[in-house]
Amino acid sequence: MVHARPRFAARTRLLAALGLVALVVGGVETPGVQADSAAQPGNAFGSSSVSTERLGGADQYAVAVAISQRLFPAGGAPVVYLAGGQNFADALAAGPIAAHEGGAILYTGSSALPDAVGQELVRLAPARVEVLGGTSVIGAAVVDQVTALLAPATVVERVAGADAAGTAAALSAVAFAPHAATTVFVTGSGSAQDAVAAGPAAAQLGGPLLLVAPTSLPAATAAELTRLAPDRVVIVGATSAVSDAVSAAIDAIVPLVERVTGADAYATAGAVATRFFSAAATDVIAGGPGYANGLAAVPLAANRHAPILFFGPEDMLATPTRDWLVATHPSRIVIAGSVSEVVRAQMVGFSDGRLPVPPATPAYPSYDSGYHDPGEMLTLIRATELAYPTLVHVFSMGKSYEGRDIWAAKISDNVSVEENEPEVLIDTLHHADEHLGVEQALYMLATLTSQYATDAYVRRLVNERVVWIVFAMNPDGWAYDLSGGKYHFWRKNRQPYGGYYGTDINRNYGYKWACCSGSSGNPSAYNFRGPTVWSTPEARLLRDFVASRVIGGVQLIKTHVTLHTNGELILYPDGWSKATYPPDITADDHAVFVYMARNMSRMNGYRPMKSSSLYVTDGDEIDWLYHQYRIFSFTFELYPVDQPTLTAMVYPPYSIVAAQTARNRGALLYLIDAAGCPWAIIGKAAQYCPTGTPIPPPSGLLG
Ligand code: 0X9
Ligand code: CA
Ligand code: ZN
Repeated sequence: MVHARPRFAARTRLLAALGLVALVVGGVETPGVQADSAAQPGNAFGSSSVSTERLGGADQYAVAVAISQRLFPAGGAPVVYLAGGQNFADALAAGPIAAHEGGAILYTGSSALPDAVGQELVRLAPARVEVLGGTSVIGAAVVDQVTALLAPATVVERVAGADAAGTAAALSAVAFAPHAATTVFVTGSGSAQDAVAAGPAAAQLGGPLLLVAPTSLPAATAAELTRLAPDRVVIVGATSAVSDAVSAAIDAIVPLVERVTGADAYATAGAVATRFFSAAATDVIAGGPGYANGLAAVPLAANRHAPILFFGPEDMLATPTRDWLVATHPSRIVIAGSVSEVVRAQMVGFSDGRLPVPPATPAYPSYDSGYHDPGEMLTLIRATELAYPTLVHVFSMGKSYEGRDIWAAKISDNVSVEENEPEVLIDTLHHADEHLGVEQALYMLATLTSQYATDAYVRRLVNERVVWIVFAMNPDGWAYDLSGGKYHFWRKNRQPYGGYYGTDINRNYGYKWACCSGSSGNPSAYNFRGPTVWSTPEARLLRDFVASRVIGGVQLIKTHVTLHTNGELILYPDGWSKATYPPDITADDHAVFVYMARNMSRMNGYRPMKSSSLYVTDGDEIDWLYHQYRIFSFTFELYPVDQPTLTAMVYPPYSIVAAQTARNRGALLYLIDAAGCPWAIIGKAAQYCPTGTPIPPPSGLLG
């Protein structure tokens, strides 16, 4: 329960002594408004042991309102702390104070109070509103708005020190008598995530949070520590936020100083959780990448005796947060802020054990850590399956030469059922250093699942097709390419032969293998074809998987793309023959290839060409898929085109990934669509697809 503490009679005097401004409010009585809470408690993804509750909202203002509604379902908060929604340095210490006083934290704009926040204030009908920071953070007009909304007796007062540390000290001075707190927390005033992580722990131990500069102990903080005279100070954060010199200065005032920190803000939050909450924790509050949501969540976390952890940016749950969930398996997770379904699935799945922690794999260098390493890739595809169990089935195609799984997913509605729908195969990373292909495959998995409910085109394709994605054909080469924390420009697999490592998997397929100088017989060559056709386990697994899609004598896979880098090209068979009109492809099929490539190139801006026009290959995948099964099979050479350095060409920075994968959305959806009847594009659907009901390609592209 939240319990309000009786107010000090001496408060006004104290405030005056600290130079704070107290405003006594006049205003009209406003009837209470019962706002709908965004909270939707309940079990997530069929978990039998973990529930999630999202306190969501369009922005930080709405999130704070949702949290407040959850904390005070019947209204009636004794005090509300109003923080600047853009600049809340002055509010960093408010969490433990609000918890101590049994109040809520809301955000406001600097010049206007958002309507939803005003309504929540009215609903809470507090006796007191503490406006945190000076007029540059929260202007006088906002104070006037608040005053006008609330009952005449409401105290609306501003708490503002000379800086954030001063405001924190002032808040502490109001709430805590000397010796009232045995433990005080300290974080850097510029380290908001540390302050959010420290907040629930400070509240749990009944102490305030004070702020310091990285290399100096502000006078206001020192004075407040002296006045409080606690037994212990817990510093939360790295020495870059609170230096050892500052720690020593605190140590001169307080008997005991300890530091809780981790490699980054995520790990620091995990360390705080482990240090102060692991004993009986069944709840966790998770905040987003920013700290605005987390700050408002501190009073709720304190109320639940739960720590706050950060779920992290983008689609991967931060590793320290994952580790904490795995170690403590909480039964309830409150998520403050908006989060994707796959991250929510990771939180639930790691908590209830349905998502295994992936085996240790080499990681990308820190500057490219946004790329998904093999372990992250596996977690992401498994979490996507957990989030969309009727649409996604994850499986291993088999083991690589060195025994790694080659992970794949089936994507379709009724995914557990053979529905005899046209099928599409997407594969990536035949070549170990072509990392963008993995990101492109993950992008397609995310597109086909997260947009199923909202995008009619995606929904139709998922309903009427089966999409198979093989996320990394060459896991051994990939692991080698990432080994030792640097890149190795490694292309082939890691199968030894003739004193050298590696066969080019894309020269090892069984159509015209070794026919035409489009590969090398030298095991040291970058394009070594292998000692015999199908000598690589990886190509054999692809072969056997595709063979398994022959059902009732019919190959269900109709279109295919293998994702490579680089050059921004769309390539189609043949690779082995220089002939413009290849002798072993029918005229109609050649026309289908040309028109499909042209259509896709109009959507992604890549250059379409017959693959032999780039250079001759023999034993490559697409020649085999076409000639064995008449699959309309393409190679995409993804971003970039020529770059000044080899590194820029082969290993583009993560910053390009979002745009360069989104760039292929239309072309790849078109490829999936075209599987309905590839010949429709040359107007011969009736001739080639008589029994089906082929779906025409998007209009206006043929020509
Ligand atoms: O050489 C390959 O296997 C592919 N290019 S890459 O730069 N990613 O290595 C191209 C294969 C397409 N076939 C032909 N160009 N013949
Ligand atoms: Ca289906
Ligand atoms: Zn390649």
